[in-house]
Amino acid sequence: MTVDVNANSVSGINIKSSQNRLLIKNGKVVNDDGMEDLDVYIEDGIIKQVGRNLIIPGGTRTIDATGKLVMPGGIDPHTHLELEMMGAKTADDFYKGTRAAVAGGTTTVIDFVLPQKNQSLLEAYSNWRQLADGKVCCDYGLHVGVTWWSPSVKKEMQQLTTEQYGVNSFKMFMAYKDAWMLDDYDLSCAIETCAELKALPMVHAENGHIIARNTEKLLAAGVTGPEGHQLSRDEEVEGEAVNRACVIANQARSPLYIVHMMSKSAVRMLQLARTRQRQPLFGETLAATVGSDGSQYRNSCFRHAAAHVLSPPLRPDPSTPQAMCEALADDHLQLIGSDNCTFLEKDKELGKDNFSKIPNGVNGVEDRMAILWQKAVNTGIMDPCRFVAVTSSTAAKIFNIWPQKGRVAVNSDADIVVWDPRLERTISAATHKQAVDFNIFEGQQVVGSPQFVIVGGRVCLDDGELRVAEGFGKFLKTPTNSPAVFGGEAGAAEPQPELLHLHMPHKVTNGTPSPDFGNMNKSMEGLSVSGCSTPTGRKMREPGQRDLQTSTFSISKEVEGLDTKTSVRVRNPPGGKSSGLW
Ligand code: URQ
Ligand code: ZN
Ligand code: ZN
Repeated sequence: MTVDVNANSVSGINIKSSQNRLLIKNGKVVNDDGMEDLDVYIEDGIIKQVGRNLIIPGGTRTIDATGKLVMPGGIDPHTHLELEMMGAKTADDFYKGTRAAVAGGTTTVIDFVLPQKNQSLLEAYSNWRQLADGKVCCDYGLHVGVTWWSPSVKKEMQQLTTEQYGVNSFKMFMAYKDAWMLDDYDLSCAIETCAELKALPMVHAENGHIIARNTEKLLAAGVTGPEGHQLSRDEEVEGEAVNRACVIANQARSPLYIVHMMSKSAVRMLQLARTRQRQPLFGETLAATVGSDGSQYRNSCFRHAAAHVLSPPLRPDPSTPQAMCEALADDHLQLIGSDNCTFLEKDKELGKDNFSKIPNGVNGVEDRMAILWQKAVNTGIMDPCRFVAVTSSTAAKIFNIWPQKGRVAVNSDADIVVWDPRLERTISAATHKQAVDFNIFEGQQVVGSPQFVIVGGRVCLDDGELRVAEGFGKFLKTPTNSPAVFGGEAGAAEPQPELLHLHMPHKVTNGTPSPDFGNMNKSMEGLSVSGCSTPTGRKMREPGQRDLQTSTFSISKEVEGLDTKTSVRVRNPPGGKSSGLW
């Protein structure tokens, strides 16, 4: 094991002391269903007490979280660390990638095992475990790609879902023709198998045949630069595949999770499918699409444009980033990942003369939470509870690791971020912790970032100082038959009514403004936060109440005028009764 203290590595130190005791005092605990001023006591990596006036053993370290939010550590449901693709290997390995995750407030990542065509899934899974187990700084889980189809693949899918391997999700590609793409027949077989196993099928939704044909035409016309990437796969190409994936899942009577949804067209197709399908349909978007847009592909610098190449691509429609934030707030999308898949400039140059050879992928594992906070919470689109839902709790529920993860409550893992809503910083490759030499959010100012990050009870970001430990994280088994996906213990074929709580909108639309955390220079004490999300869903606007999304009024000005009476509505206090599905 290696301990990284400000980039100084110290080998052989056992920091997993059973004596670790920690008290986080005076903060505002935020869960997906409410927030309240509470102290949190941690022992042996587990949250032992949540409340006021706790009785704590002597010698316990105390973190003063006055004016801070105490949230479940982020869960990034989509990373590619140490992936080899398109002739290159990602810059971020399992150490540097998870170190960067922790720096940004993420305490669990779920990576993708991506087997080569004809490679055994079990063999690929073992390779990934060997790469990751000794390096990860935080807990991690694995999805497995179904990149080819045969009866042996079906059998291995079944094996992977057993307790021994702990996999409950499989990703299929509708793009990357001649590499990972499945045709509709094989995709149907894979999704049917997932349904039989009560595992969750995940789909990369783009029409690979159309992309291949458009690429041929563009190259023949002399379009070889990175702008050709977006031109070869516009919104329609994504929307069509989203619809087709939903139809195939419906035929299989299967739930479906669509990864990296990048366009308004894609979200519209998903919404439409929800109106006709009974099985849950989950949509994930990315920090990249919330924090950047397709204008980057027109940058005359190859390095700059190529660094933004990912699939599906960023969209030229400049209203896309805000629309994706609103979709997350409205529960048209359920979660945000990073799809962190970083390649150095020298690797992006593999596509210098042919955009289709630029290795696909961008950064995001470190900045995902700060970017969403800046774009969605500071703008009043989303309240802090919904922020917790889309960055952490919903992933924990879908992948069946809730409430061990994704919740600040007694008996949950002590994976916690102490978030400073006033902390201002500028994102830059010069200061980020990732190994990649470019940051797609370069120069963006964010207000709101982690001050402390606690991983399994260990303070890994300590008042801004990164003190991760290589190999400290554990592999996280994800059991099948997730109640959030398959509807409870009985594993009912149709979703239970309680499941709807995952599909409830949480946008800030009631008349009481949520605090503008980013610009707030006074104590959070006394602010009304009654608009916080609850499992009962969105509070509808009363006639005459303002729509925070369309009006131009300033929340910070409104906050100044609020009386100072504490008015925190918490339906299910952390550590207390859980409702809905749970
Ligand atoms: O398709 C993906 O998810 C990976 C393999 C590559 N990254 C990307 O361009 N989205
Ligand atoms: Zn993909
Ligand atoms: Zn990906």
